[in-house]
Amino acid sequence: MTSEKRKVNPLTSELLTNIKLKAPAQYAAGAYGVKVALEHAIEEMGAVRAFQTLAKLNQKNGIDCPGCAWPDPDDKRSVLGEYCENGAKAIAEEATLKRVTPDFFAQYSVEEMSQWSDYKIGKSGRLTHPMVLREGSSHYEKIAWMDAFKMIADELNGLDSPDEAVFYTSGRSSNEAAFLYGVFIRAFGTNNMPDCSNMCHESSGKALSSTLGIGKGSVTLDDLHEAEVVMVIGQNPGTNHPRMLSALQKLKENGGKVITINPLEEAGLKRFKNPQKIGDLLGRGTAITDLFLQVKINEDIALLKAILKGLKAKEEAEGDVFDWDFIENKTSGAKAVLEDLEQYDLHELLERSGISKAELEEAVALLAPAKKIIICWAMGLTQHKNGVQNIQECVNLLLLKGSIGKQGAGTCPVRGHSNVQGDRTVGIVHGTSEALHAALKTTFGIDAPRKKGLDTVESVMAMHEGKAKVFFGLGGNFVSAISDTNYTAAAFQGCNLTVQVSTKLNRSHLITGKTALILPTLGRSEKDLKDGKARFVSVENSMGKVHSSQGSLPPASEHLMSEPDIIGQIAAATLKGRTSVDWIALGQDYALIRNKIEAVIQGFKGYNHRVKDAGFYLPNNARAGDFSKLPDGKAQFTVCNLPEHHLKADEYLLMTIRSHDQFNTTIYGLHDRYRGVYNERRVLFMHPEDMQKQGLEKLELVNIISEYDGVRRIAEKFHVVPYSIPKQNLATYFPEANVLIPIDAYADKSQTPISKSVKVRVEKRG
Ligand SMILES: Nc1nc2c(c(=O)[nH]1)N[C@H]1C(S)=C(S)[C@@H](COP(=O)(O)OP(=O)(O)OC[C@H]3O[C@@H](n4cnc5c(=O)[nH]c(N)nc54)[C@H](O)[C@@H]3O)O[C@H]1N2
Ligand SMILES: Nc1nc2c(c(=O)[nH]1)N[C@H]1C(S)=C(S)[C@@H](COP(=O)(O)OP(=O)(O)OC[C@H]3O[C@@H](n4cnc5c(=O)[nH]c(N)nc54)[C@H](O)[C@@H]3O)O[C@H]1N2
Ligand code: SF4
Ligand SMILES: [Mo]
Repeated sequence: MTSEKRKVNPLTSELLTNIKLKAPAQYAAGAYGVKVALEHAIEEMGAVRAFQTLAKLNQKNGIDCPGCAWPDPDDKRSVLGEYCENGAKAIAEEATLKRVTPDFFAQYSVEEMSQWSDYKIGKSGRLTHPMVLREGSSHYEKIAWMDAFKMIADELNGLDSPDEAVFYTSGRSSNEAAFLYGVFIRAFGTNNMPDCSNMCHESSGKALSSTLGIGKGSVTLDDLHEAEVVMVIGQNPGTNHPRMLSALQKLKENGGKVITINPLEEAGLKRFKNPQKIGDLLGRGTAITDLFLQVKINEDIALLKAILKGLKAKEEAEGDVFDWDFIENKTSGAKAVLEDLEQYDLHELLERSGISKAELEEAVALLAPAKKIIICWAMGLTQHKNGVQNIQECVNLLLLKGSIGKQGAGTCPVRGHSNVQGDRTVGIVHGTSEALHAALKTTFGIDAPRKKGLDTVESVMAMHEGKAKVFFGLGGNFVSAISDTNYTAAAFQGCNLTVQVSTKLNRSHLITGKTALILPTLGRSEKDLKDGKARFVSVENSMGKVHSSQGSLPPASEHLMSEPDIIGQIAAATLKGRTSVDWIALGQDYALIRNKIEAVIQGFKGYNHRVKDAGFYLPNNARAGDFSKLPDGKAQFTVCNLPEHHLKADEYLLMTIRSHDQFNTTIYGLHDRYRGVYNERRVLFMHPEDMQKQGLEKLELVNIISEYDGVRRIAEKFHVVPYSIPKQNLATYFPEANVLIPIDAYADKSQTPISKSVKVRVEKRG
């Protein structure tokens, strides 16, 4: 025992792992993808368990894939498997046979484990027992569940104000767990509910609510099959939403076209060999992208303005490009947007975006006659200072084309975590609406606080300033996911208590408050039994459909509790007689929670009945073309500005992206197969001419440096990899690079960290 601060390392190990480079892949999936998927599954689970589990993945009444939020087909599901390579990796990671037991924690100190790589930490296995790290102690030790709940209750009740606690949610929690959690937090007295969306699609939510009146996308899977043109902007579906490629393939078979806008030519968007089609496995598969526009990082607004100018010119010359009927009856603000385009010089816009006149003309030629356009996007648009406007500019295009509220057209923000959208729907938001406030009062007799709570960046700042003293995480790995790793680590270490409800060991268990708790929980794939009866949970996919998920594997340990049970127990211990809610009963009976969700949240009528089988769609005003809740009852155009970067000659914009072998901070493996990088994560993708300018050789080691407000932040030891990327642009992986992003560098309005446009310099290592 020592009373000194623990010397823990918030960064992953900097040891290099023997890099190999190959040419980037020319297609995604194929037979090799199937092989890799099975290898991962069999290595972690053994063959029998692997095949049994994969057979249930994404089937009706089966296990909802714990990977991304891509939807399953409404009706027919493939018997060859309704999952992708990365879905198999996600399930393998959760259903692994390795265990992190009390003996494991006795063997390794927290300081020692913190020196490991994220890969090694994650591969340690599933957590089996509730564990406590006591103040001044070097090792975690076992704690009884009831003692852990009492410790949390005592700490929360000892705070000067409920606002001194923050309650994080990562998007893998079920609707039932998230709802109960939100009700408990508000009954406790705070709206401090940062969640992973704050770092993710918050910019989409803000942009879409203000323009279309709903913070979610408007399309269904069938719409994607029927569109005439789909634009895929700032998204890498081959890795992050692999089954989206099946939808794009169907679109292509129906004669639709795909325009891809990305600084990188991602393999999955070039060509796709569908593993569910024998013909594809043997043949060449389907070419996905018809027109690839290699935009410079964060110059999408410049490019979209150039496209809008092109469309406007064509409308003026030939007509029938814009949908005037729709514009006049359903929207407001078109005139201002069209007039504003006049101030921009086309050549400057093209110069900025890095697109040629000929490419622009091709884009305009594809879009001008189309009546049904869908725009899909992800982190390449949301994680910039101007993330909200990036999306508003996309909405402008769709509105001019009348491509909202009809079949085969609309918005498609592709969500990340498998239930991030559902968590939001059922109340994980750091503010309360009057409607939610009133419903909580009627249903639970709870007077929810009205004061706006803290989002993710505000929570870190509050912890850093000593204003927040307890951190509670329902899933996720907050320390590694958020920006400014060293600052965040200090913020966590200032807390009195940090609690993580988790399935697997991660860095947020090692960078902790004075006291820390790990509460191990069931994963999606596991049987959730209560008194011998199986329970199921429900989730909402990226297209607003709610459906059930039921695990089938024996739990990783007999000591695990389900998330709703854990929350029910903590609420009961903390609030004791302060509410009349039977928290423990709710935690145990998910049907009861669903009844309460139905009472509090709109759109869940008949929840318990309708959630079975294929599930049900939630109401969506944009899909229905109903803008009555917006000013003048109309969809809103927005005049957007060009971002400013002011890059000096030796400065670059860096995007921090995902490799093919990770799920956020969980590192599945060390390859990024589609980009041709093997056995190493510490890589920096750079244009060959920039390398020459800096005097750098292929694979030479560099440090990446950012300097905001005079503060120098450094990420050490990256191999330079020559790559097809625009000049003065760089790419590397997160979370390794999060150390470079200041906590206060975030998007206007959404406060999403600017993970895709970090201003940096590159230095040779001496
Ligand atoms: N296997 C796997 N699946 C996942 C995840 C995972 O880590 N692994 N994470 C999940 C989560 S939480 C999320 S949010 C999603 C993320 O899904 P994506 O958003 O696809 O993930 P990123 O790797 O961050 O990639 C962003 C893409 O945007 C491009 N890009 C970056 N900057 C710009 C820009 O300025 N303009 C344009 N036009 N493009 C740009 C990059 O080149 C890259 O292709 O995936 C989800 N699914
Ligand atoms: N620089 C940079 N930073 C980024 C991003 C980026 O593109 N660039 N992307 C951002 C985005 S889009 C997101 S969404 C965030 C992700 O941030 P988080 O959601 O916080 O991180 P994850 O890595 O998804 O969390 C993984 C951990 O979740 C736990 N877990 C897994 N399944 C379950 C479960 O079923 N229940 C519970 N209780 N726990 C579970 C495991 O212990 C695992 O270690 O990161 C953000 N950070
Ligand atoms: S596309 Fe996403 S949800 Fe579907 S199987 Fe793959 S990882 Fe899972
Ligand atoms: Mo995300």
